[in-house]
Amino acid sequence: MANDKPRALITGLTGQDGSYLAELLLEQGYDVYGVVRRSSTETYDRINHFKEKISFVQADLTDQVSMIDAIDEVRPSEVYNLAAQSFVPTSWKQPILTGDVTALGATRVLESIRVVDKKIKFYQASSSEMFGKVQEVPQTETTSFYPRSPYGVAKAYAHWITVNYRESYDMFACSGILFNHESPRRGLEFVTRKVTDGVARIKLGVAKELRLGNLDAQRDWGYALDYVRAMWLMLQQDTADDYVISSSEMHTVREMCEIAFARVDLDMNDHVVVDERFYRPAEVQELLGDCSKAKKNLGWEPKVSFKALIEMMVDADMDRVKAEIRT
Ligand code: NAP
Ligand code: G4F
Repeated sequence: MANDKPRALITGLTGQDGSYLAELLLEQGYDVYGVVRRSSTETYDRINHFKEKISFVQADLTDQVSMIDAIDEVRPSEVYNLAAQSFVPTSWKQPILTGDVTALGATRVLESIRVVDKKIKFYQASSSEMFGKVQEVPQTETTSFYPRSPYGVAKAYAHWITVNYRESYDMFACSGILFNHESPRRGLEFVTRKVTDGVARIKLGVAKELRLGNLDAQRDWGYALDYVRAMWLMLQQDTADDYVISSSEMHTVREMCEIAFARVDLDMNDHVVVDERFYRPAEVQELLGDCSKAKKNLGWEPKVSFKALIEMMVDADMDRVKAEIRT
C-alpha cells in the first residue's frame, strides 16, 4: 500500500528550531527527513531522544548538487530551510561564509525545488535582525529593513530571494520573520542561554562571575516551541505569504538577567561583569514585533510568557549542571 503520509525535509535539523520542528511534524503524522552535514563528530544532542523516528540525508547548503540530490531523493511535500550560520558576532568574523550559507544557501534550496518539483512548499527562516536599526516601532511585515550585521544582510537577501521565487515561478514560498526565540535547547553562545547556564554554574558553586556585553539592548523574546508551530501553520494556508512572529513584548538584557538570577535567589549585581569584548561593531538596540497578521490569518499566538521562559531555562540548566557535577 502506498504511503500517503505528508513528507517534510528540514535543513538545520540539528539546531534548536530544527529539533522542535521535527518533533512537531512527527506529532502531526509526517514522515520527517533531516539534512545533516558531514562532521568529524556527531552534533545530535538535541535530537538524540527521537532520532530513530527520522531519516537523515547528507547534504550541505554550500553545495548545490547535494541539495538537488537530497530533494530529488526525498521528494518532500514541504521543505523548511532552517540551516544558517546563525550567530551574529561570528558573521563579522566570517562574513563570506555567512553570506554563502545564510544568503546563497536559501537560493540553492529554492533552485533545487525549482529544478526537482515546483509544487514543493518552501519555508524560509527570516529574522527580525533584518530590521536592525529599526525604521519604526513596532516592526511589521511592511517595515523597511536596515540590517546592522553581515548576518542581517545575508538574511535580507534570503528573504527577498524567497519573495522573488514566489513571484517569478509561482512557487509556494513563505518567509517567517521570527523575532528572538529561546529554549533549554538554545546554543550556549546566545545571551539568554549564556545567562541561564551562568546562573546555574554560579548557584552550584562552579563559577563566580558572568561576563556580558551590552545590558541595555532590548529584544522581543519568545519560546521556540511556540514559534515552530507558526512555521508549520504558514505552509498549511491556501496562499503563500510572509509573517512576523513575535511575543510583542520588549525587555532589556538586564531585565532578563534579573529574572534569571532571582529564580535561584541571587542578585545579578553581585555576579555580572560588563566586558567590552562582547560589544558588537554595530548593535541592534531594540526589536519589537507586531504579529497581528499571524494572529488574524494563522490563528497563531504565543503561549509561554517571557518570565516563564527564562525560569524554564534556568531550571533546565540547574538540572543539567547538577548532573554534570555528579559525573
Ligand atoms: P541554530 O541552532 O544555530 O541551528 C543552525 C542549523 O544550521 C544547525 O542544524 C547547523 O548544523 C545547520 N547548518 C549550518 N551550516 C550549514 C550548512 N552549510 N549546511 C547545512 N546545514 C548547516 O539555529 P536556530 O536558532 O535553530 O535557528 C534556525 C533558523 O532560524 C536559522 O536560519 C536562524 O538564522 C533563524 N532564526 C533564528 C532565530 C532565533 O531566535 N533562534 C530568530 C530568527 C531567525 P550543525 O549542527 O551541523 O552545525
Ligand atoms: O542572544 P543574541 O546573541 O541574539 P541576536 O544577536 O539578537 O540574534 C539572535 O536573534 C536573531 C533574531 O533577531 C536571530 F536571527 C539570530 O540568528 C539569533 O538567534 O544577542 C541578543 C542581545 C544583543 O543585543 C547582544 O549585544 O544580547 C546582547 N548581549 C549582551 N551581552 C549579548 C551578550 N549577546 C551575546 N550573545 N553574548 C553576550 O555576552
